[in-house]
Amino acid sequence: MISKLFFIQSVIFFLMFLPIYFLNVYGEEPILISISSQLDNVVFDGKWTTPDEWKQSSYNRLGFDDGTEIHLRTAYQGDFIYVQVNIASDKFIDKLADSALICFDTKNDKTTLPQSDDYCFFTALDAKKSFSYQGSDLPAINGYFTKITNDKDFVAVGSSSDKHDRYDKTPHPSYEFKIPLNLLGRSDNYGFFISVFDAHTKTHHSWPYKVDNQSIISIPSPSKWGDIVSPDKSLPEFNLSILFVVIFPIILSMQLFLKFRFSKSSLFLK
Ligand SMILES: [Ca+2]
Ligand SMILES: [Ca+2]
Repeated sequence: MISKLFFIQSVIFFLMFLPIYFLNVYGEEPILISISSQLDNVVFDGKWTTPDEWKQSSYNRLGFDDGTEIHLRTAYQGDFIYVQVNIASDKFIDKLADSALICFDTKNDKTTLPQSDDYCFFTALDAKKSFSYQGSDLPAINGYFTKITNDKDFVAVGSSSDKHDRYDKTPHPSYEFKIPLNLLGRSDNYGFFISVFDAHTKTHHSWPYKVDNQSIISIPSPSKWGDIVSPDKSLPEFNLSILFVVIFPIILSMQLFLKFRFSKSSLFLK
């Protein structure tokens, strides 16, 4: 009986830490994007226009050793993916110089050299123009990505936040993107890369974290990008990674425990 108990405890222990092993093997935990029914109301001014504007979206806090803090909101609705990149820790508003870049590997085949299914989108703070880039197997100044004509429905705006910001009332750079799915194609799993630049400290901060600081003229290989995944369509405003890391193992453990208790009491009944 003791050995059986030990076996079950071992299984429970293993299951509880399985997601952590999974994440380590995998590298970076994916960004989990949620579906929204409200983001078509977003006002593209770069910032939280109202305190509720981006409420119905997934949330990821990206923290860095130097204190840099990025609040990432992602969602999809209809024919678009919506992304807000909010650099709450950057208190220096460097117009036309602070910038943000987001990239999608639409087949998520993580090729070493960028391919035509890889896209990047760039905008700078208060810039009048934003730019789209597509992967190419021809070497280019920006590392195999060439500028393409913006899709007519593509929007990217960067500006200084204000009192409606959800994270910090001190003005800081914030960016809003609207990416057409007719460009990316529909998928529940894209490769994903994000990089922001603070002109004051002249530093880039990127996700996945393992990617060294990069610049617009040197976009890292898609093989180094992370993933943005759509696992569930009903849980807006909830960091779904909690489900994988904490709640699922607890439920599994409880089920195993109850099963064990049940079989034990069955034995007594006999
Ligand atoms: Ca806005
Ligand atoms: Ca700045």
